[in-house]
Amino acid sequence: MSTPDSSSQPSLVQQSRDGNVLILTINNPPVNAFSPGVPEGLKAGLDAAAADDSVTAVVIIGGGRTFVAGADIRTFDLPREQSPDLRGTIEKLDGFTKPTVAAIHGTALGGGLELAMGCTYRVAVPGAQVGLPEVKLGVLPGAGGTQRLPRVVGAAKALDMMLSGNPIKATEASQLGLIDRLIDGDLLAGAVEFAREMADARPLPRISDRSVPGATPDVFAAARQGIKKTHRGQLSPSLIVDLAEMAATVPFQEGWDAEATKFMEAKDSPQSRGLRHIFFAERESAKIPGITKDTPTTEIRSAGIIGAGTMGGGIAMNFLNVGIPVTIVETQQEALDRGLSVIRRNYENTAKKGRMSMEDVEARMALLTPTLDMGDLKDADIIIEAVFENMDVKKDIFTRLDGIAKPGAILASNTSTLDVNEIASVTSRPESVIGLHFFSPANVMKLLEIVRAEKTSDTVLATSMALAKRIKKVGVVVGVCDGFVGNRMVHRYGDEARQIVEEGARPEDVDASMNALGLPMGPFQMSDMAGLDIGYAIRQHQAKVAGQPKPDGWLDRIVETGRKGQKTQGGIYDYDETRRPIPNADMQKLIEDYRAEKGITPREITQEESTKRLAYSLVNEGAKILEEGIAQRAGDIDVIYIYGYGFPAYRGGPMQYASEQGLSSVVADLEKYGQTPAPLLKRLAEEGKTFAQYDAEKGR
Ligand code: T1G
Repeated sequence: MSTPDSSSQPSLVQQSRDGNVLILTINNPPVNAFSPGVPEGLKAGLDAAAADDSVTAVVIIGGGRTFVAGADIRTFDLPREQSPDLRGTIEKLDGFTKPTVAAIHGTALGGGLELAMGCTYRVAVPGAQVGLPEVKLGVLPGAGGTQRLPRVVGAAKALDMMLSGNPIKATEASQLGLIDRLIDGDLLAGAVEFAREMADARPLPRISDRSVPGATPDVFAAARQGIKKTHRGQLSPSLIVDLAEMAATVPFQEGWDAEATKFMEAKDSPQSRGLRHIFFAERESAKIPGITKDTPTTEIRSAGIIGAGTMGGGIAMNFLNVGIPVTIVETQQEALDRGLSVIRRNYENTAKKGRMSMEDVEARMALLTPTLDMGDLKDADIIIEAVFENMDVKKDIFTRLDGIAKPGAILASNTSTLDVNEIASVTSRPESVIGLHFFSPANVMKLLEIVRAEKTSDTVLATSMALAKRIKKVGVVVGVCDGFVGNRMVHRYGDEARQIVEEGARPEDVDASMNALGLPMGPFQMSDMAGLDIGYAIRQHQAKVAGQPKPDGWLDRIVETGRKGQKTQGGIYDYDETRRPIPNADMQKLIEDYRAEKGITPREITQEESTKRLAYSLVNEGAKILEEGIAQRAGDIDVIYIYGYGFPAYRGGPMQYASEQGLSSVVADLEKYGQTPAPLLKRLAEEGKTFAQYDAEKGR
């Protein structure tokens, strides 16, 4: 992705007149980001307005689908002299002697809202959205947002908007006084009319002249307390609270200047680099070589789901949530009834929290057709199998589906590790077969691994990617191998975690070493939650396939005691009513006896060693996955591991995290702790490159 600079940019702002109103239209598709060329154009327009006595007011509007979506994130690392001068533009607006009106449609986000707040007035269409999402990029509103927003909407609401990063609708913004008038119909005409009405109003109202409503000390204290939970380990939230407090306690100019300094501090942090990396990586992961917007797709008007268990029910909800009718199949009435009651209960729980009405619940349930007859799937546009993770069972189902599904229907398996090529091979239409690996709980987790089998057609792939977006998933295309990308990495990670305990660490210390990195759950907390028997079965299966002896590790022995994790009220840990993991002395003794039996003398393992061994085991497996072409990009692996496994987004994902540490030091630590670095990882380390550079060089 090229980074623009201001040297050769044409003006991206067109000037036009409507009587005595000068109109400045920003044309920088697709989202009118504040790129080089935009500030120059706006400043030129303001100079023209100042110099022309016939101009009594200025309207600033976005061309295309939106106002300004913010600063151009790609320019953050440009030298200051090449960075678009958003602050200078806003200062010019703040001191302008004629009224300026920001006319907002689509979104005014970040620098876009800051630009609008630098204007005298703001008008918007009711459906527009305004917000300051900078915290999601590891930065903070750096062009006056921390100083102006509190002055308009009050301290508490401003903190909520800046710390959540979530936009609000123009209708709410209007009630808050952030929008001066809602325009129904033609936004430009309404904005010009408003500008004419206000042309002679003096003094010009400047937000920077106001004070901050509701700025009591406890508001800031509460915000500081809140971010300890919501933004654990992150830098920019605390800077935002400090700046919002300055808005209430020091003169505007002092706060404005402090904001610039703190913005640079946040921008230059690894956390911001990580969050900006994932912002673009998530969008890049939707791009597949050979698949373009012209690739034919099929319309998904109905779905069939085989299996009404935890996964099948969760998958069904994704379709019901966006109005796609679902026929759901089970083999036993009791299982079908149970599945439907779980779906209904999930919706009713959401309704109890006020996030859905009971009418919504009934509307969704009305789209759900239960059946015991797989033949009822004959008209479905897509059929997703979500049954027991056994190849023979899946082959039987796809054989039957081949005789039932209509021509052109997509036949998808929700398998989490099995060979989709082998599943496709039992059908007469392998081009219609794909893997859609949802993550549990499927109605919550955003990640969807889209497993492209050898014969999957471009149409089926493109349709699946479009469907992922439609059901609000982050779809990432992966290739066929045992575990695809995420589970393959997590299996290696689990091996390393068990090894660390075998060598002398306690499970709770290993988990703590990943909590310290920012993961909400360490490997053993995650295993206990997923069910120890799942990993146990996979290890047994893999050993059997490899012709190796039955695994007999310390964790296998725990499973063989009947402790399978949270589902049996205990696994590696015990659990209290809040599901807090509590170390179990008997399990610790089982581990110690295991070491003694194997002749292992336990040694002290530091948190640093544990964190590095675990994090780098992910990175090393990721590098192998890249080399084998199972993942297209290192960025795709980061997206998968953040959205599917809880890797902290502010670290940018495992591959970005490794690049931040320096791949040479990663290779050295892998070798120090007995892991063999993947050839690609060694090569990049020797070349002094990052994974992001690897992706860029491959043009992916
Ligand atoms: N800068 C650069 N590129 C951007 C961009 C931005 N701000 N926003 C979007 N793009 C690109 C995106 O990468 C994609 O590119 C294309 O536009 C369409 O985006 C000083 C410092 C506006 C809600 O955080 O939330 O202002 O893949 O697929 O789904 O205080 O884009 O086509 O090559 O997301 O319709 C604050 C980020 C910046 C808003 C539209 N602003 N953008 O969603 O399209 S920091 C943001 C969005 C800032 C100031 C601070 C969304 C959207 P490509 P898209 P969409």
